[in-house]
Amino acid sequence: MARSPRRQRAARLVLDASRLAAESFREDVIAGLSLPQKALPPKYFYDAIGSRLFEAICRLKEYYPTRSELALTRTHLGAIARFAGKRGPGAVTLIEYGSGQGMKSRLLIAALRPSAYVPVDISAHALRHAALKLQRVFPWLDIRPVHGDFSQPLKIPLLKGHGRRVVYFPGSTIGNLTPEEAQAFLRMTRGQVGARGAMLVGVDLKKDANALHAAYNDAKGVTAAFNLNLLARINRELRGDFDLRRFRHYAFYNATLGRIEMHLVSLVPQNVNVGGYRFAFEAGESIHTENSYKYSIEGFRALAGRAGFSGAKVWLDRKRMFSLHGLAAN
Ligand code: SAH
Ligand code: AVI
Repeated sequence: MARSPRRQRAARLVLDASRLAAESFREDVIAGLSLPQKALPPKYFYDAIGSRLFEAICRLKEYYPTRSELALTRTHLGAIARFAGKRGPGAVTLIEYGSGQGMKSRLLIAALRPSAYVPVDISAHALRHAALKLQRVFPWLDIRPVHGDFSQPLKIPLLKGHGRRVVYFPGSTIGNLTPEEAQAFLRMTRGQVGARGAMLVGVDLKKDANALHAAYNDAKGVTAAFNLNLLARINRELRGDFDLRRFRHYAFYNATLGRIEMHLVSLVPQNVNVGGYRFAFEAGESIHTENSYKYSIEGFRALAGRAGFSGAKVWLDRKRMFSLHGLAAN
């Protein structure tokens, strides 16, 4: 059956960044494994296998963020859509960073009815699937997927003359940035949405350390598989020779810094080769793979304020596990 032009466009990735991305992956891995505290950027978790593992994490009973954010979005959907849509008449362009499988976007699109939707994701796999699915559900919607890295300057289509801009950044993906990076990202977004625009940001809240620990150390080992897949991806794409049996997933809450830290710990002294370089590991030495910062409501509002937004609204789930902030330009 022939696909409509809209569906064809949704299936096509606007920016084919794959060649550039492969080169950055190699450079970032070599640079990260050369640091005194070895580290890898979390954005590389999301190849096709990693994106599927993340979707499995979202279904885990221990991983409360997805359920909590979905629940609060359903409960407060009318108010959230009114907040995003109220800043003057005209069409809305909804831009979503780290759109993933588009579960929450579907709710927001149904209530807000934007004229255009620009999902941005580093995972071509997740982006393609979500865009096709959303186009089936909302045949009237102009969907313009952007395959790219939101930590780099990106060309976002439809920014001129397409009405008010609303940026949606759910899932507490902002927590994977340092507070300094988060502030810079919000400042960039403030410039992008302009004076009439708005932003909706999902932010995970500080809470009992046991609940946090369980969410990142699930009993089925899905988070461990997600973490270890980063080494498997390096083996697949950069001809690395990581032996996955010689590394262990390790995640803990660092209360001083207010963040979950994920690491991969070398179980033995060993050498690993990647892209023509050799890296030595001592027994117990780790690769730091992810931070997931947790905020208080006031702490996040202050950060958004420093980036040029006023924290106009905040919505919570019933158990007060997760927050969605409605930010308006100052
Ligand atoms: N918004 C979804 C998915 C969150 S998971 C939700 O709330 O459930 C984080 C998503 O951000 C993944 O889809 C991942 O591929 C994407 N992502 C992570 N770092 C990124 C980056 N630097 N640039 C673009 N997308 C990124
Ligand atoms: C995408 N991001 C907000 C998730 C988080 O909770 O920090 C990624 C994740 N890492 C381990 N589990 C889930």
